[in-house]
Formats: sequence, structure tokens, C-alpha cells
Amino acid sequence: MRIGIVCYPTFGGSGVLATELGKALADKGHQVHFITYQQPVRLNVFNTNIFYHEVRVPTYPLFDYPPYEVALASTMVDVIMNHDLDLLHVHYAIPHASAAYMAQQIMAKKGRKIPFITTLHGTDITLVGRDKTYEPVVTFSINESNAITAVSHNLRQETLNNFTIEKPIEVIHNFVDVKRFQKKPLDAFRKVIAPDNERILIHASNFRKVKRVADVIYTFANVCKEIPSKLLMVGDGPERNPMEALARELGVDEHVRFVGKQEQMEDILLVSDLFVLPSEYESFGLAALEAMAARVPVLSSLAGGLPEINIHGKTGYLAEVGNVAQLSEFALQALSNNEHLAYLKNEAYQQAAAFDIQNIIPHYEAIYSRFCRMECA
Ligand code: GMT
Repeated sequence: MRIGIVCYPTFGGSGVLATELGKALADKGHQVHFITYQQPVRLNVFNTNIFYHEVRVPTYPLFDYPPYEVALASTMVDVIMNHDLDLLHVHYAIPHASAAYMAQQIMAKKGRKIPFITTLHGTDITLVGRDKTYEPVVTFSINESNAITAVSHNLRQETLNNFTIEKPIEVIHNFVDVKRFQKKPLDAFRKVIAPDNERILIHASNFRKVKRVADVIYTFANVCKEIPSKLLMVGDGPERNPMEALARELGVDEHVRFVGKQEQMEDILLVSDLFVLPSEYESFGLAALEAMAARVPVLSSLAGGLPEINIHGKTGYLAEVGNVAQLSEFALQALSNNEHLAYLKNEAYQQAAAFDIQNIIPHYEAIYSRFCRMECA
């Protein structure tokens, strides 16, 4: 099939998922056309089945806000016509679903049907999409999608609770390519971070309020009192500077490294002992699943779709949102005994394997084939 994928090209989970999906589809022989405003960060391979089309948004003195959605819909039309696409798969409803609807209508005027599938990822529903500035357009364009998928049962329910949805929402869980993590951990790298063989805790996110990053620092400060440990803070965002200040205030700054955005997450995860994700809400928690694939157990909040991947006492621990005492207690349980930590690491890996890319891609392909023209099958 010839598939157009629209996503955010950044480090965010929805863009990562969409890019990994496109790469896997290309490996299976589909022709994949990424339509984004920038080369997606994970699109780091050369494959003759992968095409990248940049959405250019011309500026004009009149525009305080250049009309990205118009440029996106026009680029979609251009790619559909020039590459004879069979369908569009848009990731993150805003503004991708409404732009896809616009492209679909333009194509209909030209006598050509082009279905579009919308995958809901999380904040497009739970934060941004619910805002009444966007809600009518989000509801409309979700309902106009030819198929709707959500990345967890929890997100499906959140969508039904917050919007009037007239079509079924199919749950297709996020996935991870476990073989990407089948590498030997770099001992020298571990030594640089933890020279005295301290435990390594890790957090990775976009450092937004919803991630409750302060809980990571407070928890780490408690862990440090009991077990020699280091903390790696991966990513960047509005909460980064205040968190650096908090680490100093709590007197743990010499044990905390803020390493910014990283492309080589595999190498970093492979030397880590515990992934900490205490978010207020997480529709799925792709970063946690990637940690599990690297045999890193997860200390997360009991929020959103996280319990669909993290099993308490088995693949890690689930604590109440904002309960730092509980997070600290569970972190200590995970890290204080070598045998127990080895058990958690193994279970985390087994759980990630259940969400392996090979198990999930066929679900998307099944949806595509429902809408694909006869000749593309
Ligand atoms: O976590 C974020 O804020 C980024 C956001 C995104 O759209 O990239 O992540 C959402 O989609 C990911 C991929 O499906 C999920 O794994 C994340 O849990 C979800 N984030 C939230 O729900 C807060």
C-alpha cells in the first residue's frame, strides 16, 4: 500500500511511535510518505520505501500566525496526487485530523476517495483537545475519520468521556522494537555515570507540568539517603531549570545529571536500574515501555494507561499520583536487593516483548486493508 503518515517530528511519544510505525511498514514492503514540517527525529534510516515531504509554511507580514493547517492540507493533497496514496494515517488529532478532513474533501471534488485514520495519543484529548477553543473542531474531525484508534483502553474511555464520538474507537496499544535493545550494555559508559557502582535511576520526558518532574527529584533525594545512587534526567522542557534548582536545594545536585535531549536512548537505558515516571496523566507511557525493553523496571504513577503496561510488584511499581513517600518506598524496594531487582528487570523485559512491534503492526495493517482500494491490497 501507499501510506501517508502525518505526525509531529519531535521527540514526543506520538512522533516517535508514528515514525517507528512508518519504518516498520516500509520494511514490510509498503511505500510510506511522511508529511511533516521537519524530518522526524527517529527517521534516521535510508529505505527506498520511505519518502519525506516537508510542509513549508510561507510567512507574510499580515500573518501573526502563519496558517500551518492550510499548508499541511495542501501538502497532503499534493502528495496524494503525485504519489497516488491509498490512505492517510494521522497521529495526534490537532491539527492533523482536521487537515486530513480538508484534504479528503478537496480530493472528493477531484473525484478521488482518500480515507484517513486518526490515532489519538493523549494530550490531544486529555489536555489540549478538551479546551473549548479547539473542542468543536476536534470532535468533528475525529468523527469524520474513517477509523479512529487510541493507544490505550484508558485513552479510549477518556475520549468517550470528554467528546461526543459517534464511531467505534479501536484500541491498538503502542509498541516497541525489542530487538533495538538487544545490545550489550557499555560498561565504560556505566562507569562514567556511576564510578562506584551506584544504582542508576533515570527519567525521560518533555519536562512539562503533566510529568510531575519534581516528584522524581524528591524521590531520588530520599533514595540517596539509603542507597548510593545517581539520577539521569533526559529531555528538555519548561520544568528543566526549576528542577536543576530543586536538585541543588535538596543537596543532591552532584548526583543528578541533566543530559538534555538524546537520540541514543538505547545505550542510556541499558545501563540504568530504574525508570521513574510519576506523571499526573499518561495515556500509555511509551518511554516506560522502551525502558522495559532495555530490562529497566518502571516506577510510575497509577495514572491513565500506565497500569496497562506496568504491573505492580512485577515489572516495577505503581504509586498514587503525587505520593512521594510511596514512590520513595517502592524505589527502595526495587533497588535494595540484587535478586529482587534482577527479577523485576526480567519481568519488565518479558512485558515489553508482549508489546513488540511485530505483534502490533498487523493490527494497523488490518485497519488499512479495510479502507484500501481493491487494487492496493
Ligand atoms: O508525553 C507527552 O506529553 C507527549 C505526548 C505526545 O503526543 O507525543 O505523548 C503522548 O503520546 C505518547 C505516544 O502514544 C504516549 O506514550 C504518552 O503517554 C502520551 N502523553 C500523555 O498522555 C501525557
